Amino acid sequence: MHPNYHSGGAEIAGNWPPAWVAYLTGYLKAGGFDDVCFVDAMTHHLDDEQVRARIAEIRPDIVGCTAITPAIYKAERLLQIAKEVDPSIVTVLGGIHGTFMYPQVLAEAPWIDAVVRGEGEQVFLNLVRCIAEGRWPAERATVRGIAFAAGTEIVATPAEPPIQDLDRIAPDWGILEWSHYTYIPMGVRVAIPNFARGCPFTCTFCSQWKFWRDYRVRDPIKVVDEIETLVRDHQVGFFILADEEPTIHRKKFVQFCEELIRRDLPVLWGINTRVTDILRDAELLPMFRRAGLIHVSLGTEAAAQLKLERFNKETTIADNRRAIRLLRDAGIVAEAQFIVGLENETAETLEETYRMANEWEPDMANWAMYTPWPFSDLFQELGDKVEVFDFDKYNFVTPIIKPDAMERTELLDRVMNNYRRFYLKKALFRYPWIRDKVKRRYMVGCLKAFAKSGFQRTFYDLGRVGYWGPQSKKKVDFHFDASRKLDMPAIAAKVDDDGWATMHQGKIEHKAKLAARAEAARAQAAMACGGGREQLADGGDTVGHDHPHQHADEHAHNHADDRATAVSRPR
Ligand code: B12
Ligand code: SF4
Repeated sequence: MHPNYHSGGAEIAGNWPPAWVAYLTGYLKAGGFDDVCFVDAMTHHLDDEQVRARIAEIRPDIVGCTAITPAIYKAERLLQIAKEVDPSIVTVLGGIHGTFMYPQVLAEAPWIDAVVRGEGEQVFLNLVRCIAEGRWPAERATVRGIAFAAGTEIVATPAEPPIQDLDRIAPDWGILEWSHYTYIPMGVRVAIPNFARGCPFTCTFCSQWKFWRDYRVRDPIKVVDEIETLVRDHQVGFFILADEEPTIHRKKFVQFCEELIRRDLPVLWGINTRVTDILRDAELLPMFRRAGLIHVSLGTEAAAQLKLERFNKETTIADNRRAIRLLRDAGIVAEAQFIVGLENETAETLEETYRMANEWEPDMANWAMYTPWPFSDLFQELGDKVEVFDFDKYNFVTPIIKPDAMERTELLDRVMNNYRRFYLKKALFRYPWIRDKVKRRYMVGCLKAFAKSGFQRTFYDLGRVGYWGPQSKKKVDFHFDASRKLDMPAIAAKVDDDGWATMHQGKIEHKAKLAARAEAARAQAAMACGGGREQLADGGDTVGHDHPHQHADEHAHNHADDRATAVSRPR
């Protein structure tokens, strides 16, 4: 079951099919379990009573539910309802939040029998087998990659290795009711297939690289087979790759595009990727476009170089501008994403993002509120700047951090002002005049999606928080639940020894070494110009967060912390 959570961000573009269901179902069926059905409480806006009725009607042995961080309370409640319907139902939670936050989840939702951590296919199949063979719960400790509560103790079993050959997973797209999944900008059915999993980078605000642990790419021909099935059997006309980083393996991505061109499928598609890959592949972009790639969302993230460094983004502002230009020249919609709302955000820095959005001239721009996933490196650095632990609002559209220089409502208002100005200009002077018919239709369709969500007040959850424009600023209420607390040291103590390891250890150690070297050089320089060590320590404490040297220190510090919390330790 997919929980009924909504927050008016990316979802305003339509109803999206949950990819996790198709991948897990395909794997379960291949493993001999074909009595699977799916309830999409999100798409159908099912309330608790409707969820209860569906479970009572289906009478399942197991209820599995997914949860990203903001959906966790909805998922917990859904699984509680399953237990209320029938206490013998085994309740299972999967997805990123439980993967890292299982000590808190299992404590606050004791009705959850198991949390599946990380990549779900193999772990869930093993768990279902354990139940089917009557070994559950007696032998649950033998199922790798899960966490459960045994009395007052929280147990995490050793992690299941990531599936190296992703082509072993044959998704069952037939499990979804396709008529419900429409992409508003194109007015066609939409799918979210996986080409690659994981990410080799280690951005500090992101945790996807920790979640998948290893970077793996599928056989491009098999992915195109899958897309052909989606197009032919389910009339899908648009897809986005679910991937964090689809383009880093250039050879395979090129093969993928060439095969799509060869098959000439009536489908357009989009990706999220890195600026650096676009620069590397500059001369290939027209070919990507011929393969149907119409929309690239770029993690440009910031309008200031120091912020990019703090994010460990490994890009530059000049790169961002060039990548956008290249995409547009190739006829591909370029979307710039900015992360705003850190503690040092000011009216000026927000205005700077707007200025950059104008200067770089992306077709679309998006201002996401920085969201401090407790399992990200940047969270550790922020310390007491994070005061809100109501995860329901951890959704990229609610200001979780209060910037030192402004109220959260002002932050929201300024972000809305950026959207208004940016898209008004596009609507009047850009989109209607785009010569490429396909791109013009796409952009006008995007405006339609914005207009629809604006009208329904779902965009950025504006209706719920009571924002009706600058005049309503004072009345905005984010409805944070102050009773929600986070005992991070206790959680870290639990996950300390659970063997969660990622491929990034070499990179992390290398960075820590560089940081230590930079620190030594800095100390040397300070001594050479007559300063003493005490002076250096004082200076280090008083410089702003974005100071590059401090940044290096922070990395050394963060990664040392990683090892302490076992989130990124070697196997
Ligand atoms: C597609 C997508 C969407 C679609 C959702 C489609 C859908 N209905 O599922 C749309 C555009 C609607 C969307 C919206 C949002 N999204 Co989104 N989205 C993604 C994206 C790009 C891909 C997700 C995906 O399908 N992955 C592929 C599948 C196979 O992986 P998976 O879901 O993780 O599932 C695997 C495991 O987690 C596990 N598993 C998952 N569920 C279960 C359940 C059980 C029972 C078991 C056993 C195992 C299991 O097994 C699966 C197979 O291995 C990811 C980023 C990324 N690259 O992953 C962000 C991401 C998931 N989104 C994110 C966020 C924050 C949001 C929004 C809140 C943002 C916003 N305001 O718009 C909303 C929330 C929407 C909602 N109501 O839930 C964050 C979540 C981070 C976090 N820590 O929680 C991510 C990771 C992006 C990021 N940069 O951080 N999103
Ligand atoms: S490149 Fe993207 S997915 Fe990879 S770590 Fe950075 S933000 Fe996360």
